[in-house]
Amino acid sequence: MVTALFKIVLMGDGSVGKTSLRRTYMGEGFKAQYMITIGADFAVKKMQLEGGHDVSIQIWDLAGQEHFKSVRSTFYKGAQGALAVYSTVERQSYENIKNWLDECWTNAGKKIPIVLIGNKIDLRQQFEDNPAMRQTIVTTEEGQRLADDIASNGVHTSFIETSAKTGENVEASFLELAIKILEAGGLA
Ligand code: G3D
Ligand code: MG
Repeated sequence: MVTALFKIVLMGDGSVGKTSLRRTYMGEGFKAQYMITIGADFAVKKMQLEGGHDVSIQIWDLAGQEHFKSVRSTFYKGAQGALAVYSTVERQSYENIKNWLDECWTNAGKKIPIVLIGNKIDLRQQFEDNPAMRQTIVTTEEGQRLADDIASNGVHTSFIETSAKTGENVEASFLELAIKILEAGGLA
């Protein structure tokens, strides 16, 4: 059987939890390789999808270079899908998702599939309980609305809320992206 290799990128503001999601997904002790020229690292993991597809995904993660737009264009080259991550307790990171999508699609050269991820859901209750912090929360409905908006442009899109801390939905996010890439014709 042929194993397809998909390059996927993790994008989103600094400290939303991209590296934590990758680490939780890959398991402890995994050493990523570092691409020094563009300030990113990448890791490969194999997964099996329903229907007998074996895919390896190469996960590209900005190594703290989110603030340097100049190094990022190379990062997206050849990517077949993206996890667009915001923090559910930091509204600005949600507002910035549109900019990440524009940059990604411009540099990837096409509207590659997106899994929109609202991370840090384990912190939401704590923010809910504090009136001063409540306004920075992003609700599930708002996340879904953004995902619907992205999908309305004809993009293969899913929305998932996660916690890299507890592990909730982390595996499902990567799996979902692989499914979206296949749906979009990734094996063709
Ligand atoms: P980034 O790669 O997007 O920049 P990181 O983000 O993965 O480095 O995470 C930034 C900080 O948020 C880290 O805390 C990390 O532990 C924390 N974090 C990431 N995901 C979650 C989550 O789902 N829940 C909670 N509670 N924290 C999370 P530190 O303190 O190491 O800076
Ligand atoms: Mg990081």
